[in-house]
Amino acid sequence: MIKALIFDVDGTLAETEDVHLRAFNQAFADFKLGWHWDRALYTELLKVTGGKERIRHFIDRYQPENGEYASALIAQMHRAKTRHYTALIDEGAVELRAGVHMLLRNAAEHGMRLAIATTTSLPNVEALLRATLGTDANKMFDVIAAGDQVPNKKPAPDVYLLALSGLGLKADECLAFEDSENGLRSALAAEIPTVISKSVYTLHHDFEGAELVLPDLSTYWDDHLSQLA
Ligand code: XBP
Ligand code: MG
Repeated sequence: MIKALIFDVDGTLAETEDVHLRAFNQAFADFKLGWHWDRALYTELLKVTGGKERIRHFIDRYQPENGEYASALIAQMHRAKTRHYTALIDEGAVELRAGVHMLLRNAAEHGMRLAIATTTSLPNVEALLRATLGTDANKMFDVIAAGDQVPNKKPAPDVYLLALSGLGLKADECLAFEDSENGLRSALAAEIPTVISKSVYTLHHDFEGAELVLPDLSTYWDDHLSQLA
C-alpha cells in the first residue's frame, strides 16, 4: 500500500533549471567575475548536484587558476544566487509541470501523505511552493528534506533517508518522483520505488531501475496511482 509520495523539486515539480541558470549568471555578474554559463555548459555542470558544489566543480574544471577561491567566497556567491533565484520565482518565472497539481491534490484527497526530497536550497523550495501552490503550500507536505540538511547530496541516499525518517515510513510504503539520473540513483539507494518524469535537461539520462519512465506526470494519476488509492 502506497502511504506517501516523495517528490524531487527541480525538473520534477517544475522546469526550474533555466531559472537557476539565470540566477547563477546574475550572481557572477554581481561579483564581476566575467563568468557566464550557457545551456550547453550548464547541462554538463548539472552532473554535479548542489549549487555550491557546482560552482566549485566549475572552478576546478574550467578555472584552475582560480583554484584558491575559498569556500567562504563560493558560499557568498551562492547566497547571492539564491536571492536572485527566489526573486525570479516570486515574480512567477515558472509554473508546475503538467499533471503535478492534480497528482498532489488527488493523492492528498485519497489519504496519501506528501513529502519533498531535494538537493536545492530550502528557500528555493519555499519560494516555488508559495508561487505555484499558494502561501500555505508547504503545509501540504509532511516533510521537506532539502539542500544542506544532509551531508551528502544526490546521488547519495541521504536526503531520501531523511524524508523516510521524517515520515516514519519504510521505503516500500513510498513512491519517489524524479527527473534525473542522480535523483533516481539517490532514491534507489534508499530502496524507494521511483517514477521518472523526464525534464528538458535530462532527456538523455540513463533511467535503468525506474518503475516507469514518463515524458511528464499528466496522466499518472488516472493511468496508475488512482488504482492504488
Ligand atoms: C537540483 C539541484 C540543485 C539546483 C540548484 O536539485 O541539483 O543544485 O540545480 O539549486 P533537485 P541550489 O533536482 O534534487 O531538486 O543552487 O540551491 O543547489
Ligand atoms: Mg531534479
